[in-house]
Amino acid sequence: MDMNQQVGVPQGASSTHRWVLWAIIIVAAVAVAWGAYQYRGEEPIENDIEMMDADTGMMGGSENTIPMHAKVTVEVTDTGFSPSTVVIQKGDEVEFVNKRVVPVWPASGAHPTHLLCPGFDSLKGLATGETYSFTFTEVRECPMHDHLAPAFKGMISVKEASAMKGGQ
Ligand SMILES: [Cu+2]
Repeated sequence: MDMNQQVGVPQGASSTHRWVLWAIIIVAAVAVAWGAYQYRGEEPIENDIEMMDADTGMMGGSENTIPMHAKVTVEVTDTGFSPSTVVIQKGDEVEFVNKRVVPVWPASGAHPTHLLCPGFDSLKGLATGETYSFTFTEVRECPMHDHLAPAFKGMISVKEASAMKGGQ
């Protein structure tokens, strides 16, 4: 007589069901851990501009460049833009996301006129979670700041596609 067997319960079906539940929980936990690990990998990268070669304008090291994407997301947090330096190709889009509890207003330099990169200006404060996107079509250095917190600064460096390492 098996002491562990409960009378009246079809043990095979019951334990299989329990194992399936555990498997789902374990898979979910691994997925969450992996997600957190991926997120940690996207720490802000700062001061890229200082590492540029004065003669060629090329970036000094590939580990300091933002991966190439047609669309780059920049978060505005309580410590400023993240990342604060963005290197993109002409025609790429930058999306700003307000991660603060107060409004943020991404705009081109120079404060307060915002005329260095015409059109790059959200023209209003973004609410928490709200986004603003701008497509950069001219090759140039675009200083950026939060119009409502001008100490928050950054740089969007718009390159010709051929000037990017491993350009597409
Ligand atoms: Cu401003």
